Amino acid sequence: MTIERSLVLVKPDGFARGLTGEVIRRIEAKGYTLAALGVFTPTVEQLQAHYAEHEGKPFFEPLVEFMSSGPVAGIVIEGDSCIRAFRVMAGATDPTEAAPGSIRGDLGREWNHNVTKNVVHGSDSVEAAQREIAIWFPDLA
Ligand code: DAT
Ligand code: MG
Repeated sequence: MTIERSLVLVKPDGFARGLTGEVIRRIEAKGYTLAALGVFTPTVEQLQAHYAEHEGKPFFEPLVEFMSSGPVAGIVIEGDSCIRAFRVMAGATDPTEAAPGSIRGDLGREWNHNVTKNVVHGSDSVEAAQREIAIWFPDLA
């Protein structure tokens, strides 16, 4: 058993479409628990820190702009190997490629010929999860 925590975000597209409940339903149905839950209107500074690894890439600025365009739901999930498991549940980054059954495969839309609006974020490593949880839920870190 490797009990982990992961930072999940329901991005502005998913939040605006009322998909927060569906994302939480899938997390709970899979057996993971919620360690923290909140609604945020992220600042540009917060998003630049969250996506620091992507700074300088062509999609970085549109990504930060999109992510600051409306409220997001932030969820810290907890459970055995939940970091990898949520990545599998989310599906491939590009909703067009994401397998049916995954969150992005079932619910994602490809808008404006890019993959930015892909419903959810999930941490991709233990280090990333710790760093991201500290950004969104400093009291928990
Ligand atoms: P993931 O969210 O699957 O971990 P990532 O960390 O590589 O993907 O990228 C972060 C986000 O940036 C991703 O969820 C959507 C956006 N993005 C990634 N690649 C992109 C691209 N080629 N064009 C537009 N947006 C992109
Ligand atoms: Mg990523």
